[in-house]
Amino acid sequence: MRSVCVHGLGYVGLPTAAMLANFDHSVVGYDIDESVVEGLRSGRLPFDEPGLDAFVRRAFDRGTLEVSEEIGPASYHLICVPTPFEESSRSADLSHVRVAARSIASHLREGDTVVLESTVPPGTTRSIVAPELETSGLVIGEDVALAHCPETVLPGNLVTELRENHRVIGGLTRTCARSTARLYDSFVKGDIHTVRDATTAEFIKLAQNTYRDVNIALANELAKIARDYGVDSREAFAHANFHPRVELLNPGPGVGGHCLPIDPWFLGHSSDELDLVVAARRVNDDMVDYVIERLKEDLGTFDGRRIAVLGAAYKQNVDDTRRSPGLRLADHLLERAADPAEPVATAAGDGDIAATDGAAPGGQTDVTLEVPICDPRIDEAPGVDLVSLSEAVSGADAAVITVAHDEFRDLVPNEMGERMARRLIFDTRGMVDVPEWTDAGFTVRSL
Ligand code: SAJ
Repeated sequence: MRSVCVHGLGYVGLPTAAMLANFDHSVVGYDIDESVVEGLRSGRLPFDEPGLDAFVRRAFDRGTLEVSEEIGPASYHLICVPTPFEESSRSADLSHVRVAARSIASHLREGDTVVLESTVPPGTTRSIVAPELETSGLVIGEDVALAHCPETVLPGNLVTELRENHRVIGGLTRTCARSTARLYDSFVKGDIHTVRDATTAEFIKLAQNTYRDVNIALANELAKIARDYGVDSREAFAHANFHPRVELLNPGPGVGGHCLPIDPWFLGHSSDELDLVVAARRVNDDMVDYVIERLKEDLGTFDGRRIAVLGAAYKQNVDDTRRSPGLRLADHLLERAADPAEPVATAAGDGDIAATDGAAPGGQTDVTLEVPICDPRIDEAPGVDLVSLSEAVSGADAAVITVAHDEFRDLVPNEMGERMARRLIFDTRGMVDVPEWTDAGFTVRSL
């Protein structure tokens, strides 16, 4: 049993703290946000995740997990803080990592180990975390250990993946890696791979997410090409994937979340060699505009239309709206409708625009496009006015499924059709049974 302090109780830190506590380590979960700590003390998780609630409760019940707004001494400090993306410079904001390392320094004792789990540009552990820790007067590799062990868990499957995924560890020295591996060995079922150094481990994490982003871009581009040939992309991909060395991913309205749209840019921190990576980012980002063009083909004009967006989460079965393609679609639709080039017929609806930032850019006010957004997984999201599914589709000229939530599999075409003004569904996720919806009089569009 080891004493562990987990810094940051978000998507990675909280399940990690609970996991370690369930494996009988003595864990303090620390977060600078008092509301997160208070919430957890009274049994409220800061986000929804299947199985996590019971898992955290079990850790509290064992008495091995406590949460605190103060850092305590511990044999292991795990840094699981966010690394926000700075849009203008397309770079990582490492201030949380720096602050966490600095605050650990004043609690560090000989023999302790510090592990950075946050996703960071290559070189961060060595060039930012190490110097902060050494302000303690302790020497890394001699008195204390420091390593990078990137998190790899998939939101929606956090608890399982935390235990089962293979882990990569890169230490500042071999001793640093060994000391880190001892902790992860105690709960990880997958293999633990020790790599040459922390920078290699950082690079590996970014390469994994970039691989996925680029492959989704390939699926998106092939889906657009397939349409030009009258080919159903999903049928084609399913059969292409029978080849033993082909694994095409699923096309969609873009790539959301806090990882794939961001991490590829971190590779550009000290390299100018990003070419395919940048192209893939553009392909994925442009998918919402492609969907908009396709909607325009069916609707002729956006003026006076109502387009229901079904899905505000960034992906299926989660309540996370970060960089959600659905919200982006709503924003772009409204921007597009407000474009002076867009034909506009009548005066504006008042307050009907339910999407984020409903105001039209450039001060144009005579926009009548309504874009109600619904999401059965989300009650509230910052800056978004969510409505119920039935309200969203009432009087709608089109419904766009942007997320493959299980709930959307249960949509009944006739019930939808009776509410809608026009039977048009754009299924960007390959969810609906096309013959069933076509039989109900729907025009079904897909990617
Ligand atoms: N998406 C598609 N088509 C697909 C797969 C995904 O359009 O075939 C979209 C999703 O709808 C979503 C986005 O991509 O908008 C990202 O979703 P995801 O499930 O691919 O990944 P994340 O961002 O939830 O988690 C990723 C994972 N990385 C990899 O799979 C390589 C996860 O293992 C990482 O731990 C996580 O990033 C992270 O924290 O970095």
